[in-house]
Amino acid sequence: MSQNIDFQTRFQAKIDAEIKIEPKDWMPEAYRKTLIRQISQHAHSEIVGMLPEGNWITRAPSLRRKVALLAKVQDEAGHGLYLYSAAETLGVSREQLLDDLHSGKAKYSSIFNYPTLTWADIGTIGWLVDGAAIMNQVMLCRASYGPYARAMVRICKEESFHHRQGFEILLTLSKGSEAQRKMAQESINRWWKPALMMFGPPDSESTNSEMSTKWKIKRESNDELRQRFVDVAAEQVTFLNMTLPDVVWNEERGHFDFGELDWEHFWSVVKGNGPCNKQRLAARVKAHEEGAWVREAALAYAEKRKNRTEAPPQ
Ligand code: FAQ
Repeated sequence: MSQNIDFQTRFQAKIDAEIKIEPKDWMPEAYRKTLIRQISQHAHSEIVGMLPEGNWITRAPSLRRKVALLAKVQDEAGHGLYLYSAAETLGVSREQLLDDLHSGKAKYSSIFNYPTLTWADIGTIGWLVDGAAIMNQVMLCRASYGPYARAMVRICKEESFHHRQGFEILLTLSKGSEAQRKMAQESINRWWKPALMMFGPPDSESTNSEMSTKWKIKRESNDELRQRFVDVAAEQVTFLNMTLPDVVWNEERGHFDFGELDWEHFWSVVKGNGPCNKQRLAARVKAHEEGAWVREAALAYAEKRKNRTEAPPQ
């Protein structure tokens, strides 16, 4: 018991001194669990997040747009892989994580349960969804767990590129015909509040923040990051000559107000009842089942190579 207290004290001292925790270091079970929870939800979000945009690869309006979108969607798959690998260093298997996603047990970001109805949605996702993701994830590059922090550095660089390609799509539409401008504004209106909910519930309802902040996994609160994102987006939207619904400057606060968010709706999406939850999970399960032969072939190849290196010389 006293030995455990000693470990706890040394662990927290390392965190306070900004020394990274590495896979073989001692860590409290609750720290390991919360990292597996957050990293795997994040990995699932990247993989499920490929689906709404993937729907537009065949319909992108030019070869240039198609190539950029294809590359973006592939990047998201790569982010999923870095994150699943980081989660595996904590002693959980990838099969287990995927089973939890496919059975509906594991969460993933609420934002990917909305449909992509128009081409403008691809611009809006890049600008607002990747924009919100970056705002939230920059602090994670300094997360106390080494493998997560290192994965996040690369992810954030790629997300910045996605953010710009999204904004550029909207900028092009904003300079186009009346119909294109309308399409862009309608898309922004539809995605704005769901994007704000990506930051998680209000601080008063955030169950994990206290410990995650103590352990320096999180460094800023859900509400702080949400407000910073609103302030930045409210400036950026002026370059599009468009508006964000319900966003008004508040002189007294020195920030933009953004109206009420419907948290009841948010929880219903998180619990599986959003507009596309069932469709998204079905698409993931189908892709996993249809990819079984690839996994089997890769494992058989690895096994063959292993047997070859272990065989005694003739
Ligand atoms: N959706 O106590 P908190 C991307 C859950 S990646 C669903 O405040 P925490 C890139 C939360 O898990 C987007 N569930 O939680 C991309 C918890 O439930 P639990 C994903 C949510 O962990 C772009 C409960 O509510 N990013 O977009 C959501 O301290 C384009 C209470 O919440 C990450 O995952 C939500 N929005 O803070 C890809 C970043 N919010 O687990 C493709 C890493 C909260 O106790 C295309 N994660 N919940 O059962 C984080 O930074 C944190 O986990 C938060 C939540 C900030 C998401």
